[in-house]
Amino acid sequence: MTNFVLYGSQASLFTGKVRGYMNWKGLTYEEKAVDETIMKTVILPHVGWPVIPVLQTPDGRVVQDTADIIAEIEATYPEPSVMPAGPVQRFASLLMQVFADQWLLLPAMHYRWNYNEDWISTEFGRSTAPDASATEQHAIGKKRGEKFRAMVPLLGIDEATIPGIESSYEQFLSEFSTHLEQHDYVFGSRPSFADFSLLGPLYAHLYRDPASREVMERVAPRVARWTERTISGEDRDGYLIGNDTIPETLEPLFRRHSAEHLPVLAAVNTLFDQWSATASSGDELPRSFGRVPFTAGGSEGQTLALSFSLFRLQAALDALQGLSDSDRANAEGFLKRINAEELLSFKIGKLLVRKNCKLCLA
Ligand SMILES: N[C@@H](CCC(=O)N[C@@H](CS)C(=O)NCC(=O)O)C(=O)O
Repeated sequence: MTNFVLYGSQASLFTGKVRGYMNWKGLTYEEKAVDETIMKTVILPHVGWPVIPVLQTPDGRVVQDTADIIAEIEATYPEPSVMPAGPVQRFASLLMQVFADQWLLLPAMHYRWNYNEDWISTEFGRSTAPDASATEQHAIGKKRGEKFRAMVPLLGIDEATIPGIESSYEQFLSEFSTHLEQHDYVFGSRPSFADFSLLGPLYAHLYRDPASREVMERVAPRVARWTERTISGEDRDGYLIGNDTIPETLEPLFRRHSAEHLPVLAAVNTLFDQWSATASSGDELPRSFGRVPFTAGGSEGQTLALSFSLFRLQAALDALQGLSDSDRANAEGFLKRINAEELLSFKIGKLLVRKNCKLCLA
């Protein structure tokens, strides 16, 4: 039916998000692992910097960023819609994306690099140099993984914070598992945008990396089964809960996000205000504005003030601000229950846009 090409990797967090989604949409596509040739001939010329996943559409356009890739496909193949019908559910889905993309990154990076380093090095080497020996693959992969490994201390994953990051992640797993006792997916009996968002961190790093999978199977085997169903794109024909209802069993997950990530986002926003005071329209944002304090599972540390996290938040805030009065009352009740009322007045001082696959001031 189609000939999309997805350039990505089995080991990549954000490729998993798109792969599960494309499988569920029932699209035929070819997934190509990114080697040096593809990097030089497709990714760098079209995207401008080394990042995956990248989608090539049947008419030859190249799209980067998982949210844009999903939006591109939804525009061409609207049914079944990945977004729930309810406007507050849609807002909650975008908030879940902030949590999944930007905050579950911490446990994902921790478990990968502190428990699976040798395995993932060989895995990186296997995809770059499939014909090399295991020892060579390990050496090649170790080099390729250096830039990701280097993120671990910058994200604030260290001796002082690891106990809290692990405790928070295990509690998250239990909370999600409790939800899955009632519902097969986030909003009902078929997956939607929030599931594919969660799939990013939960698939490659926290399910597929072997030492991480042991944790998931021990603490929340139900989440492991959800991961398997979601990556393979099962349950195309199920239902999503009606009446714009957000299941109560999701609230503990959102409350965790409110407690741990919202203070980080507020601190990033303050640094963004300072940076943007002297910046001009069209200027590219730095990837981070330095570091800001965080607390996870009772441990305190400093994490990167990622500029992209504000862009993901901006999408959720746009959905919140676009609600009708009656929907807004429903959203206010939800935000109160998840301790996130501050989102009602949260202002990102200047509009963020992506230009040529880079984050810029509008
Ligand atoms: N916001 C991007 C993030 C993509 C991303 O961070 N991809 C990782 C691999 S999973 C990567 O290639 N990172 C390279 C880098 O950040 O320099 C998306 O949603 O597509």
